[in-house]
Amino acid sequence: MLFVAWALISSCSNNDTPKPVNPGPQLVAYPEKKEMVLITDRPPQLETPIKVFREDFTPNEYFFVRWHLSQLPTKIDIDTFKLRISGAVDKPLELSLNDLKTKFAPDSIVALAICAGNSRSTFEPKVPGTQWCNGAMGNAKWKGVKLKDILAMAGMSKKAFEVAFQGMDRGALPGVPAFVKSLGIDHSMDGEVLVAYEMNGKPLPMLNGYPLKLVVPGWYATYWVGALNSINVQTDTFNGFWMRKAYLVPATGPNEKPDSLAKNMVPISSINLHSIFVEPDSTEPVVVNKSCLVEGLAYNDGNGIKKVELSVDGGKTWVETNLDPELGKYAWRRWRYMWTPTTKGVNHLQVRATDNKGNTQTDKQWNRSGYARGFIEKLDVTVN
Ligand SMILES: Nc1nc2c(c(=O)[nH]1)N[C@H]1C(S)=C(S)[C@@H](COP(=O)(O)O)O[C@H]1N2
Ligand SMILES: [Mo]
Repeated sequence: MLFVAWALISSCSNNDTPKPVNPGPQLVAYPEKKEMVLITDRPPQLETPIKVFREDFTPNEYFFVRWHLSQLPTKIDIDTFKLRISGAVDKPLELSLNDLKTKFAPDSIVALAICAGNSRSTFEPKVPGTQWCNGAMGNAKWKGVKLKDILAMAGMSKKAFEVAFQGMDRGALPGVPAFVKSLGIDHSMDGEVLVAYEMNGKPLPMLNGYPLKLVVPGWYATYWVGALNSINVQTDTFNGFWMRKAYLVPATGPNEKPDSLAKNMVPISSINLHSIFVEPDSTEPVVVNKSCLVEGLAYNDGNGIKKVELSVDGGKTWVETNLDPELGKYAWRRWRYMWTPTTKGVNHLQVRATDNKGNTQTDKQWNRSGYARGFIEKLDVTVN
């Protein structure tokens, strides 16, 4: 069942410049989902409306959706479902959902899932790919089993080098490479990577990868394989399409010049430092000499947000905002500032975060795929 509604919403919920070319104005409610911004329907790509980010935990019904292949599982018989662990292991395993819940110690983590291409529509010059605004992310509490414990039960071979993860989705045509991602063995065994069967205290919605999703805290969601049913231990570098051809960034970081593209490309990995505005949005009047809450979110790879600064004069001067308590090392961090505008007309706001290592967001960044946006966010607010 599909409910489609039309609504007039601005392209991106904040009026960050430059203007995005997409998404269109269509809101849709897919099964188990509330009304979300429809980016594409085959495969489904749904963006979270920015207002939802006023909540610390993104409700499952509003959690963004991003699939690459059009043949998705739409129904799973949980009584016959098995997660298979194979490859360079002593004892291949077939685990039911019940096995995962009863034979292992449960573990939970609060972590931000963010698409590598989140905010792509704001890259200048434009780049091909899904034209997301800032809504291809969400913060949730994930519960499941440590990947390390599953691999230990299977007994890894000494030759184990990487671990490959695959879900139940497939391309419509036989030539389309299956969505398989891999992680190094040390990363897989770090005790933080989870095979999650719950988000925010409930089973995952079908569209978010029911019944299992790999959770890789601090890394882009491209590694968070959903509808996960296969874990294969590799003795060498895994060379699948989605690791070697797609989701690559320059070896020096997610930054290059359009007229001199980087030659050395590597798989994308951890989340780049970035901060966004959540309010005010264009639907709220801001009145001169009246205080108004300016609020947003900052996030990175788990190395912590030291401070978030706001400029209300186009970047000339900056003030430190107040940070909410940390929700977790790998969660987003909310910042707030009570602003009393003193000038009518358009005010140019900017926000920049600094991490615990002392890195601060800069104004310029670009790469051919529009991955890992980290450049400073701008918001023009009209004061009445
Ligand atoms: N099986 C499978 N898992 C996948 C993908 C996919 O296409 N198939 N897409 C990945 C990407 S790029 C993202 S951003 C997240 C999106 O997760 P969500 O749909 O739960 O938001 O899933 C990741 N896991
Ligand atoms: Mo993604």
